[in-house]
Amino acid sequence: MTTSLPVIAVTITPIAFPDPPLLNSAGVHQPWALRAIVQVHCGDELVGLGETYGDAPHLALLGRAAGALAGLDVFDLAGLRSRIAAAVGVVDAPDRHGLTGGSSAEKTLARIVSPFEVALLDLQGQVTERPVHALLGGKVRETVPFSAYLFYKWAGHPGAEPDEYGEALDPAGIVAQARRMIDRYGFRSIKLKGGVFPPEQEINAIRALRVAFPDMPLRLDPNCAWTVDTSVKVAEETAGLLEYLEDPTAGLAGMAEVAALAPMPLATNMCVVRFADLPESVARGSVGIVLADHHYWGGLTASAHLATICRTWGLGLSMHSNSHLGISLAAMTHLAAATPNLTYAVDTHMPWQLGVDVVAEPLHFIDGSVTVPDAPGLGVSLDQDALARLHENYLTCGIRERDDTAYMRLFEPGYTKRRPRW
Ligand code: GKR
Ligand code: MG
Repeated sequence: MTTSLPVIAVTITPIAFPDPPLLNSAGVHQPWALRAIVQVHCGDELVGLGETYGDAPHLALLGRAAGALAGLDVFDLAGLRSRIAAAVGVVDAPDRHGLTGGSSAEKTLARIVSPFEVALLDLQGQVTERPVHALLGGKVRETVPFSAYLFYKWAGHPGAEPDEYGEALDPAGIVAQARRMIDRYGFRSIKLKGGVFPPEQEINAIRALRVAFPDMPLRLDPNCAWTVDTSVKVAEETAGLLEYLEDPTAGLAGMAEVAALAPMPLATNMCVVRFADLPESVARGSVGIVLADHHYWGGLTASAHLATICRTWGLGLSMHSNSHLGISLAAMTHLAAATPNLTYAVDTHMPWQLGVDVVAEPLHFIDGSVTVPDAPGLGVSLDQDALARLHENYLTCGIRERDDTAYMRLFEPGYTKRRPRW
């Protein structure tokens, strides 16, 4: 006879934390990044944690989902999905920046389910005294390698002091940024966010990184800023330099054209972003590597299913990130630990948050990797004071939706988001 462990209450707290002026193909990061912290309560002191996007339309849907969860058994993940689907209905809530590809009702629902699923797995782990990776099938590695995620950037937000990373607008600036990040965290592979400057300039940055870091795998991700022709040219010019080229151009058809001619594999977090995208991608040969992201693939168990599909079809698997804090880092680490075919270093924006976090004792990078936690659940707990401070930031910062293009236009009024741009 099993006893159920019912959800008593759910709290969703929007937060904002400082974010540097990182450039991308949509514009530039605003001074504050938004997230939402989900707490699922099921008894004295028993709280499961999740972290997700904090944009207003997403928050509204999270609220609808949360209202449907009272009484749900924390072990009933199928019940979680069906209750949320019923509460939310068929709704497509696109994000403004479009940096995680096309939007759909399937992806919107997956995005809403995700933080609650993570929180339930955290609770399951606490109750059974097992780490989340054990609930996902068991860890296959003791440490999870992450990559140095480089961005072109301004020295600081206009009108503010430069941040500790300073300006990076040319190859020398990118190499200096890489050195700083690698000296501090020990990363052993590098990703450059491109799509900001004309491709020749970004190729030169890759060449400079290769000279400065002869043994490190390098990736370039212009977020669909290029035409098929430009993508093919860049791929040819970077032959032998890149472990993969990420989302050079938009769409499964365009990516397939590039993939047929590129000397390196193509990766994506923009054209394969839901299960319905996989059959066509496989049929066309659009990508060689899929970047999982539990925040929009429907949680950790759904991401594990994605990993199995990738293995079945001979696709490589990597992991995507957006600006995030320590609950997401823990969830990503557990998932990576339990995913045998995740063979690439995981993306993380964490260094850009410059030590700000919402968890009491964050996981951290040693030699570029995070040691997989074996404590029950996710293995992290909330710092309530930090949560209150970051929530206060949210209340006063004035930003309610991430909009890199609108923020860029404040300084370059003629700026438009064009994909492709080159
Ligand atoms: O933070 O500017 C950014 C990134 O461009 C992010 O939004 C992307 O979703 O990192 C992501 C990517 O790999 O495309
Ligand atoms: Mg990407």
